[in-house]
Parts: sequence; structure tokens; C-alpha cells
Amino acid sequence: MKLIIQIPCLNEEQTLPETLKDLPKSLSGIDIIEVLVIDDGSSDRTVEVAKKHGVHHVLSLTNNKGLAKAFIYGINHALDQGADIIVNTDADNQYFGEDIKKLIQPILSKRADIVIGDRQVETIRHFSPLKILLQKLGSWTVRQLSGTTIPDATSGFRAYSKEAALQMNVISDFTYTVETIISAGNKNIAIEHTPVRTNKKLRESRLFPSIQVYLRRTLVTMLKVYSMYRPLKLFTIAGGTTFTVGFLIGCRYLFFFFQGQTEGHVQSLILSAIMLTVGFQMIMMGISAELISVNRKLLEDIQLRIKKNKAESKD
Ligand SMILES: Nc1nc2c(ncn2[C@@H]2O[C@H](COP(=O)(O)OP(=O)(O)O)[C@@H](O)[C@H]2O)c(=O)[nH]1
Ligand SMILES: [Mg+2]
Repeated sequence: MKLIIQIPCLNEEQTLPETLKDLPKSLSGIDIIEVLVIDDGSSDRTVEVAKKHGVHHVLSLTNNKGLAKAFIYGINHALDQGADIIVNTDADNQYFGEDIKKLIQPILSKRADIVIGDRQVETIRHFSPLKILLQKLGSWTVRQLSGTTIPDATSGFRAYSKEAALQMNVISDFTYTVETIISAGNKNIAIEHTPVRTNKKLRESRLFPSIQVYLRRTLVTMLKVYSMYRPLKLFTIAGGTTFTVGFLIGCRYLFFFFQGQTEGHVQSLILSAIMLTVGFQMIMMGISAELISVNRKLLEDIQLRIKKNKAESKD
């Protein structure tokens, strides 16, 4: 059983040594532990520092591709290196290396294919009350969209089995954390969570530049990913609401009409007609989007078979 611990890095020469030092050197149930640093176009000495500290694999991306892309490059690279389990952790030593054994336990005992470390954000002292509230609200939304029970959706401390890693696709440029949970939930991959500890803050978060930017990017990602998996539901809710409002306005017009008040209500008749048409069109769009998403599933199935063939031919 081979475990690869991957660490996405953007200019992490300062904190990477501490993170590496904290990683476990042996774990029960695991034969080989290797570390993969994904250098996302760092301009500092991240790569040299990684090599100096005995990192087994360094994947250097030519330019900065963003965390979501770097994460998926890392997953694919780890699979190419024959990983059976892949753990992702952050380079700022936010997480306790020792807790990796808790993360991989459900995978080793075949209970889960993805395990998310729960930081219990309400206990993190350097998080502001607003940040805690947003994290809670975000995680709640992700639970609704994914049909899972994950309490901490933006945690970067997670473990993936080979089976789950083979099925990972990320379309967002910004965050893989939320997207992978929504897609895993919709693909019915077994996903669990376990409480993990966090270390004191070594530097400011770089992924949380300002609340507005963070919120906008996260909301866009959620909507995009959810509409990819459940387009008919989404369009039916939007279209159905528009249609119903149009219908009610139309009924009101008819009510006045049959009472003999035919004048003065033409505006509401026009509004009703527009809303009925738009609502109906939206539901139709939902049906075609649903058919497109069926195609996506077939494509993902082909992609999975190709990846599995590739992995098997290496073994
Ligand atoms: N590959 C890549 N990694 C990044 C980028 N920005 C941040 N990271 C890494 O993502 C991890 C989490 O970043 P951090 O700033 O600690 O965000 P936090 O999760 O809000 O604390 C760290 O390992 C960073 O090096 C980026 O643009 N590309
Ligand atoms: Mg951090």
C-alpha cells in the first residue's frame, strides 16, 4: 500500500520545512510513504527547499495555474507514481501531520473513498467571527448541494483512495475543495469526515484575499458545479417559479375580465404572457442541459476506463 502526500505550493520556502518535518515517517497499514510537492510557478526557492528536505517528487508547473488546477495535476501525478492513497495537505503547516493516520483509516478499512479533515472551525482562535460564520454557511450549502454530511467543506486536509482519485475532475480555477465534495456527492462516492487538529497560524491566508472576492468566487463555483450535475432541478425551480408567477398574474387578469373590467389591465396581461413563455423556455433549457449532463457522465465513464487501463498497464 503506497501513500503519497501531496502539498500544493506557491512561494512556500518559509513554511514548507516545518510542514515536511511534521509529516509521519511510517504508518500502520502503509508500506511506502512518499511526498509530492506541486510547485505552481513559485518565484522563490520552494523547489530547492523541497529537494533539500528529501521530497520524493517535485512537480513544477511552468506558470501559476491556481490551486484547483495544481491540485488535479498533483492527483494525476500521484496516480502515475502508483499511489493507492493520496493525502492532500497545505504548505503552511496548518494541519497536524500526525492526524494523517486518522484520515487514511476509513480508506484502509474500506469504509470510505474520500475522507475530509474537519477543523471544527468554531474552535480556531485566529478565525474572525465573520469568517467562522461564512465557513459554516458555505459548508451547509455544500451539504445541501452534495447530499453529504461534511461539516468543513473548505478543509484542504483530505485523503482520497485511488478509486476516488481516478474519478476526480475539477473545472473551477479557484477552489477544488467545494467542487470535489459536490461532485463526489453527486457521483455517490463514499465520503466521510474525521476531526483533525490545526496548528497556530504561520502566515495570512492567501486564498481568502477579501470576503467579497472569496464569496463571489465560491458562489459561482457552487452554482456552476451544481448546474453541471442537477441542471433539470435547477432550471425547473427557476422556470417553474417564473411560470407560476406568470400564471397567477394571468388568473388575476381573467378574474377582472370576467367581471367585465376589460380596460386598464393590458400591462398585466403582457407581463403574464412574458413570464409564462420565459418560464416554459427555462424548463425546456433544463431538459436539454440534463441531456448534455448525461453525455458528460458517459464521457467521464470513458475517461475513467482510459485512466484505469493506463494504471493497470503500469502495474
Ligand atoms: N498551487 C497553488 N497553490 C496555492 C496557490 N495559492 C495558495 N496555494 C497553496 O494552497 C495552500 C493553502 O493556502 P493558504 O494561503 O494557506 O489558504 P487557507 O486554506 O485559506 O489557509 C497552501 O499550501 C498554499 O501554498 C496557488 O495559486 N497555486
Ligand atoms: Mg492556510
